[in-house]
Amino acid sequence: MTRSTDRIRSLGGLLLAAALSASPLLSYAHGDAKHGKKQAAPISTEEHAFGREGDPKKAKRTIRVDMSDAMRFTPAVLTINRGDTVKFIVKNNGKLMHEMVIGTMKALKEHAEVMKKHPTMEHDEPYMAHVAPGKTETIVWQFTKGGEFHFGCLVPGHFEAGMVGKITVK
Ligand SMILES: [Cu+2]
Repeated sequence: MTRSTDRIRSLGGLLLAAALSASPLLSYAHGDAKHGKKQAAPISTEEHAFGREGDPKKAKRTIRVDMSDAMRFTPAVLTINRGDTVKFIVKNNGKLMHEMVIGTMKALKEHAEVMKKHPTMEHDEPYMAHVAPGKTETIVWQFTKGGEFHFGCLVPGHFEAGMVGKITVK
């Protein structure tokens, strides 16, 4: 983790510091760890404002989400029952890199700002999928709390271009 620690130090900035201390949103992994983690890592028990990592065996619902270079998610509006574990199959139909990151609007906006300043930053969490052009990745998430949440693509510029969707948990 030496490299990522150095990188965090070099980033500086109040926003990042605040984001790091206030939420578990930003933690850092390297590209080479990206693809293996979901198979290898145990399911995190960490509770977030918008739920927790889901057990694929308990997935009640599968939702296919397409991402396009038109900077849109399809579907972009989702309604989920509280408590349900959802498997998202996230497909990138574009020629650009896209990602689906689930969170609160506040956290997504903060994260998008950090990404604009540090576009090469790599990070990975169970509530995000970085998807190369033509590829498919999955997220398994349990929505343990009711409310209105969002998902966005935080590749610099994409969120601002409207690449954001809404999840209502009831
Ligand atoms: Cu995107």
